[in-house]
Amino acid sequence: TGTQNQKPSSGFPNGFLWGTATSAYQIEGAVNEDGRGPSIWDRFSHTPGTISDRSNGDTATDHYRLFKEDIQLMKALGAKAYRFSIAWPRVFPDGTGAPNPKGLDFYNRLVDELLVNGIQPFATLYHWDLPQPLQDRFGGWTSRDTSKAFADYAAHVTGRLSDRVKHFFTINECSRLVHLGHEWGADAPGLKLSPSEVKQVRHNVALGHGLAVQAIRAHGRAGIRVGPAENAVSCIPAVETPANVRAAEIATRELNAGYLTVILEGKYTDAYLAQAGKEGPKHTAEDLRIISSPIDFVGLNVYMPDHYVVAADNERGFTLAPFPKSFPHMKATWLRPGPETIYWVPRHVAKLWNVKSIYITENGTSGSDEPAADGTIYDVDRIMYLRNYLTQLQRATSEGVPVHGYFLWSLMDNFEWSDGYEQRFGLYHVDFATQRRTPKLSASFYRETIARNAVV
Ligand code: GBH
Repeated sequence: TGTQNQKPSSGFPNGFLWGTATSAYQIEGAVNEDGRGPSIWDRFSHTPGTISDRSNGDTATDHYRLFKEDIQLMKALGAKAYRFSIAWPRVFPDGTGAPNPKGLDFYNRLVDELLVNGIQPFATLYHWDLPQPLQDRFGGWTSRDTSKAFADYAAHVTGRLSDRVKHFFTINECSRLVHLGHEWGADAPGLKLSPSEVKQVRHNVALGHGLAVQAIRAHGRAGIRVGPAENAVSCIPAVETPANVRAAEIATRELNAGYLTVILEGKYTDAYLAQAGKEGPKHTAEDLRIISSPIDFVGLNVYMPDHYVVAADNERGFTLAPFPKSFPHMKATWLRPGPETIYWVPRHVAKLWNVKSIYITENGTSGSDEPAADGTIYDVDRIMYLRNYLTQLQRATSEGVPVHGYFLWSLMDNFEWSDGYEQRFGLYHVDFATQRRTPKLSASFYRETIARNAVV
């Protein structure tokens, strides 16, 4: 009409991509269907004492069968993008060797159905469901053989999907898979390794990321875009002064030295190596070159503040404030709401490494989600959380921080790893007995936000 604002003074940039996110093991179920092999999460969740409600992902949200219905849920939100993960054990039941065409067919059907409905597919190649045979054969990520197998799998998938899928994320949350899976034993494969072994695992995961980036470029169509999806250790200036902002940047670089920093700088920081001492990860110059293969964007999962930072006259240049006992949390006790996290993490990443494109690959919260007498789930805690985070994200984009899209975690309630089905993160409530999906009030909130391209 000629009167439309090209650049609205409030709201998100034109073309900002709104979506939702999920992962394969958390939603698909059908673990024995069409030749899928076992993953370390099947093994782990079937081991007594691992999952709080003794559940597993055998059925989960039955998305393998209900994916068309689930795509209609996305459509009802007005979402234009969807981040899902591909189950490696569906594609290579043995981890390596002969591919299982029926496994990849599921993702062909999913992608086609998304495109027919006007939703852009963003595929994550690894969201923690390692084929069990790789764990058995050579200790999974404790071995570089897994990094290489991951690249072969990535090559196979992109060769077949990149005519329709233009955006790939390599590995979801290196940080969590390393610490919870290999240090604390709280996630699959349930290992409790020594600090030096943990560093080696992290290095192998970073190497797997880099090898996959190269494989994707070699086997994908021209124009394919790739990057990591990391839960960066988040550092917030406790009081916004230039000195504290700088201190929070330095802290971001140091506290992410083992993954984002090495990916973007091609070397481990001096402090990371010094702290590692002789116990540092074994690596070659060639490894570092591979790990730092050029990427097209950085994906950031943002949930909470990890550290409030104050500038300090010490060797590191910063102090991490201890969290007061009174700091609030959401339903999950680990989830401390700090909406400004979603402003600062992308800003630091863009500033430190001159990153030109960022996606928020996850953000959301669990809640009590009990239906009221009228049957509605008035999840105003989730709405409060999202409204505050999105307001801060809007600050970031309006200041020119290059965040190009946002994927809300999650489309629907799902298998929340070691919390089983006790923590619900969905915009849609799932009744796991009937697989019935019901929109929570937050689904309306998100639909309105998307429709106006602004926080409501
Ligand atoms: C993401 O991780 C995951 O990518 C996603 O699959 C998951 O469903 C979602 O978040 C919600 O949790 O050991 O008790 O201190 C989120 C980041 C960081 C959350 C580690 C759990 C440890 C909990 N995670 N945190 S605890």
